[in-house]
Amino acid sequence: MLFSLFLSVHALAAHVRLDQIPVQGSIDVPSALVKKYEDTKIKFLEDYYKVDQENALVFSSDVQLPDDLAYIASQQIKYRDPDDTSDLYPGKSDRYNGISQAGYLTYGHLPMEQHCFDPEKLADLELDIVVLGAPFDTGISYKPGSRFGPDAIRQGTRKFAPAYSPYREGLNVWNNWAKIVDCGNVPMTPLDNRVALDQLYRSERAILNHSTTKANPGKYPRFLALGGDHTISYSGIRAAHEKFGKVSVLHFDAHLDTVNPYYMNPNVTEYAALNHGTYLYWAHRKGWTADNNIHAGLRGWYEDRGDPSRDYSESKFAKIMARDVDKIGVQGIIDKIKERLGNSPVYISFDIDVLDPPSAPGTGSLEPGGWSSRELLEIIDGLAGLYVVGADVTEVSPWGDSTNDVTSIMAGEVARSILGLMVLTPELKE
Ligand SMILES: [Mn+2]
Repeated sequence: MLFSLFLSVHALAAHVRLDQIPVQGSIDVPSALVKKYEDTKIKFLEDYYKVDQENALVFSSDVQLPDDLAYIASQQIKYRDPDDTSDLYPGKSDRYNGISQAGYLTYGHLPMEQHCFDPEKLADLELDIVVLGAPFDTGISYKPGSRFGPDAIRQGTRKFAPAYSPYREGLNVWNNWAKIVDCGNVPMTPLDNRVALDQLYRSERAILNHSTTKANPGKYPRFLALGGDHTISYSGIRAAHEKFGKVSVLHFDAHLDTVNPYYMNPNVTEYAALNHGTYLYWAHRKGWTADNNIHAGLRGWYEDRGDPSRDYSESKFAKIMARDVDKIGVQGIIDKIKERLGNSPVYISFDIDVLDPPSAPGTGSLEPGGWSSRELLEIIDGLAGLYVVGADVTEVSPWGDSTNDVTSIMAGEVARSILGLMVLTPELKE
């Protein structure tokens, strides 16, 4: 292997010289940049290895290192100050000096904050925007696994840096006015859904009770929860409603999630009645959501014929169907959402199954005929100006990602777009 590699390098070098490669067009290559093969140290390999009669590669012991190579080989890297660890230590939300795998696993390399839920720290620990994990998947009706979603989504953002948007000039979500941190995963028991959802609600309530930085023109911090199955929106809407009043829900999903549980199954118990397909019904019934909610990306078949009419009459949702993108286009969808939500405080309740299954295979209820990731991100980014008070990105079940963490990467990018909306509109327009 090494031998053949050596021969091919040699053969290539013998027949092709950089200064003989024809240059297309009128590009002038300064002669100082044109290196000839004879000038490079690759030639040294010819002396270093010799080939015996059996064509085996042997080491030539009598070779003399050229002076400059011997010099380079004898050098060690010397640092001016061996105690300087500035390249080994995280700065403000940056990737450690370009190394994506360095440091703790947080969302997008945001600073990790361990005291978000400590009641002693509410005044001293200032927060503007918080990412937290909601590892919960016992409200799900088909494939479980999204309790592993939060860390999978974080892993999907390893490549993030405090970078600038290619679509909105000058927008850097991380290094902007807002202090954004990752508060880690909330403990959510897998043995009792009501207790688990209450744990999440109290965590989000605690976040909203923190003080904010001076740079924040709004009164309260805002949060984005990484799910978890979609039932976690129940806790988020509840907590957001306490501070911001009735919230208008922008619901990205293939499915309604406003199902009246008593049409679901004649044997449904009170306990089973709150799940990942009914939480929006309950949120409206409890008075936490406004009357101008809207779905985006719907296409799942209705289990009961009356589901779509009750969606409006009981939960006050307008609908944008997945196939509408072919009729009114991405801009038409953006306009419809903005018109519906106006200046309301908005909670974005996001299910990764709004994407077409090949774009997000790692989720519990795959539904053919969804949006591409390009269409979806253009829609979310096009909503700049919405006042987003809380959000979640749910139903990422990493076991379905057979290769390349694709669903987690999608979810991470969606979350970044939503955080961008939060940064762009820090307070309600009067
Ligand atoms: Mn859903």
